[in-house]
Amino acid sequence: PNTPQPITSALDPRFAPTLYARVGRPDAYTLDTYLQDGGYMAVRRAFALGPDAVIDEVKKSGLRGRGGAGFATGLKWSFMPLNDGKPHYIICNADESEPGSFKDRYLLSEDPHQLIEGMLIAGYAMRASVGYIYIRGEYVQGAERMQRAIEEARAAGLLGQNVLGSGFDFQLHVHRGAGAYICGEETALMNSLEGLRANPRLKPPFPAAAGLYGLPTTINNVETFCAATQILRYGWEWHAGMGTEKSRGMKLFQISGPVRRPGVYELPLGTTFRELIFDWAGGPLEPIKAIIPGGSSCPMLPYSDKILDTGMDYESVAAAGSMLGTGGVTLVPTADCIVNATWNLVRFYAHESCGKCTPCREGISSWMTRMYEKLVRGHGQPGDTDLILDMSDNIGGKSFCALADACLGPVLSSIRLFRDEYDALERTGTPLYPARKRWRDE
Ligand code: L3W
Repeated sequence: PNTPQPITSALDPRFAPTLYARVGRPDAYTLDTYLQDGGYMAVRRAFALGPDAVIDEVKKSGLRGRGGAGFATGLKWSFMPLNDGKPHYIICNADESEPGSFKDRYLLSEDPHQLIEGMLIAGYAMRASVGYIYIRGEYVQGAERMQRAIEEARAAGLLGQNVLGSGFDFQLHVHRGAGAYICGEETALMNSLEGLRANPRLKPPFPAAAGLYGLPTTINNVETFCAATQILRYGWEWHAGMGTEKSRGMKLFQISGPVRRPGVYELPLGTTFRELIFDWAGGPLEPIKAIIPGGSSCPMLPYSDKILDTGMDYESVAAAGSMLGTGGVTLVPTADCIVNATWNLVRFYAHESCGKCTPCREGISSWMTRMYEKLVRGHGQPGDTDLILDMSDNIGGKSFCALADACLGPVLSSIRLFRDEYDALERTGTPLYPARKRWRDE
């Protein structure tokens, strides 16, 4: 298991789901069924190993953050100070709002104890005695089930003082967001938890040095904590034995757009787009022109044989010119106007901008949105697309946080791949692909 084999087929029965193994089973969200399925064995093993060995185990597993950035989890955990005598915090980022991402939602509402167990393991390893789960406001069922699961765990001695007689104290709280995408940015999330406006903070200092209330804090995604549960349960060798050399383990891939079976699929990292789209999702329902590989912030890729044969791991998707992000794959139909589709995304980022910095507030929320509206409404004129490119030059890398850069992902890639559609709107005011009647218009 220490020398992972390259993935040949995700259909290989060795790769049984673990993160989603219980999703959809009757009453999977209750403590009773979780215990019947071997729940809370992983945290017992963590207590037996000791905190440093747990961090070592996560490091050796090769787990990387599943929230979009792919930062090495064990390394991040090891940034937390050891004997500083200060309170430490851990936070679960459950503010899943990236268009195309919907994997954490079902972990929260279907298997909340898997997350509690992962946070117990992480809290123990990082000497944190308090954890917060910051849940997207719209995830009502997830928040309610999470809250109930925490109460069940507390009543069973799995949370609170002296968890399972280990001497470790751990409190866990649910905090519900109020519907702002920016709260998924880790420093804005901490401001929001503190009761402040959710503006991002400057990094460094990174949260491990000065996080929530200025104290050492580690923030991980829901899927990352759940993966930690599975790693402690099955061992680092098991996790390191799946995926590719630098992208190990299983990943929750999401697929949306016109495919036969859209949804969430748990597959080894390195599985190709082709396998996800055809073998698992049943293939497209109409001609496709682009793939958004990992959530809307990740640049679009052409729907070509070369891309279809690209593995969905951090390195391969980066080499193809985009990012794996959250693994939220979206297919863009050929018959959709790319300028209109991009305008839709630009409006999303404009609406979600916190307004703190000028490039994002004026550039995205004002200029970029108006340029797209002008083009799509048929009032474009020659030079508009070049103006968008020029504006992008003045926004990219110049904003306070990643939100403005994220908006440029679809903007720049759609212009690069489908310049003819922009040109047509500039020249004639008419899109190459006129708007289609949709079910919701009927
Ligand atoms: C200590 C250093 N810590 C980095 C930590 C940092 C953070 C993690 C990753 O954004 C991306 C974004 C979205 N010392 C450190 C260090 N860290 N260097 O490592 O950091 P970073 O800045 O690379 O990323 P991030 O701020 O966590 C995440 C992209 O993912 N994305 C996903 C979006 C998903 C949602 C959602 O709804 N779930 O929003 C999609 O592509 O654009 O680029 O913890 O502190 N030297």
